[in-house]
Amino acid sequence: METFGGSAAPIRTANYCWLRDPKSGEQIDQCLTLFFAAPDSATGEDVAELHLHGGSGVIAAVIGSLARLDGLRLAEPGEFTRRAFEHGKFDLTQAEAVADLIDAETKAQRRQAVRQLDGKLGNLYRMWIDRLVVLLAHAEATLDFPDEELPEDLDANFHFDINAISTEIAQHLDDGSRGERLRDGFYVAIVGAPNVGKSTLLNCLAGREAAIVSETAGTTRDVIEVHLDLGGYPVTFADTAGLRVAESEVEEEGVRRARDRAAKADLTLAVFDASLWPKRDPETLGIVEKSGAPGAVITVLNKVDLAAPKQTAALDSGTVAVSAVQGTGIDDLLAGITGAAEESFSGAAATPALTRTRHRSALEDCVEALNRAASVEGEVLAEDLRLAVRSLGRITGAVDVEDLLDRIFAEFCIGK
Ligand SMILES: Nc1nc2c(ncn2[C@@H]2O[C@H](COP(=O)(O)OP(=O)(O)OP(=O)(O)O)[C@@H](O)[C@H]2O)c(=O)[nH]1
Ligand SMILES: [Mg+2]
Repeated sequence: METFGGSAAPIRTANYCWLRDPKSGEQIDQCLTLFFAAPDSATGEDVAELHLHGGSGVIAAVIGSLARLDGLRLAEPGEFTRRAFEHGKFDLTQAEAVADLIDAETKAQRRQAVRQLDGKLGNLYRMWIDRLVVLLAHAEATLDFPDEELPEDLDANFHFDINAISTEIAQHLDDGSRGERLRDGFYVAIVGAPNVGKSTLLNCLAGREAAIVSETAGTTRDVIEVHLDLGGYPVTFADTAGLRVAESEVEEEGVRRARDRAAKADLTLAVFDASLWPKRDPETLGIVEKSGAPGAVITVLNKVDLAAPKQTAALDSGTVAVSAVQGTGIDDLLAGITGAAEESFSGAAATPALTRTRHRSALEDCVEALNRAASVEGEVLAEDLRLAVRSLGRITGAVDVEDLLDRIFAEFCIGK
């Protein structure tokens, strides 16, 4: 290759050139090359970038030519991010944020990933690590130098401080899983009796024929999911089988799945036939009024075009009258769904949110260790604090507790 590996390659300067096959000399593509010298590169190593015309023929030829050069191979999935982490370019939460940023489909998901990539989540965990290490240093100093005078300000509120940190972490954990949900999407289950127009409503919301619609009751059997971006939030709509005493095994499984989706949904759209209103079928009523739908519920009266005007007059605020065929009332329904999604993700912009189960379980371990530490003394207490710090360290990547302790002991000026 013309410019590849040449000692004269300019650093951090775009170079416009031809790429040629190293064996045959055939011109492959006209491109830009960029060289970054370690450690000032994305991975912390020497990095060469080739900016190509991205057609698959070009890419296949370039990869084929590169693969024939000694010592070169294709990167494993995530390898660049892994190398960057290993060279201390960022912590594990930031490495995870790179994956989230690549997967982000909506504005809110992108913003959450960017905040995490910016280090805000890692900084929060490091702030707790720093405070705990100071307390650990104090606990160890008391053990190692029982006769020494310890700085007074450290002594005062030892257990109080442990409790305070434990409470802060518990509050961070108690966030209704908004960060995790923003990654997975807000889940909306559409349930109701057969033929009320659930599939028609799904198609109307999606703007395409995602589900089969027919006047035969019991048309939908399996769950049909459609992903939409509502006001920047990722929302998954699930159309389900009509709720009734099933006439076949397949339908029975469909009804079981419908109930299952309503049980895990963040929001349930309980669809009734407006022309029969205020009569409501007992199966759907059972789901929305009993414990079947733990999230919020919006009652949707569909086929308002077939209803007498007085039937849908004076509806309460949790009820929306629509016609999925004519599109009437759909904007109001979308506004209600977007409002519910917004509420569920509220606060996501203000504080960095916990985004993964991995973080959650490490934080739970940390709180458990701190709660134990709050009621013990001496070596047991120091051990629990160590465990608490290590749990937080698991989230951001390795934490060298001894190294941190050395730094703090140096500031203590005791036991010289
Ligand atoms: N007039 C009118 N007809 C509608 C409306 N929405 C749906 N329909 C009709 O109602 C019938 C049933 O619609 P579907 O969307 O298949 O009903 P479903 O609730 O999904 O039914 P199952 O899948 O069997 O549970 C179809 O003939 C639709 O065209 C509406 O707003 N107005
Ligand atoms: Mg259907």
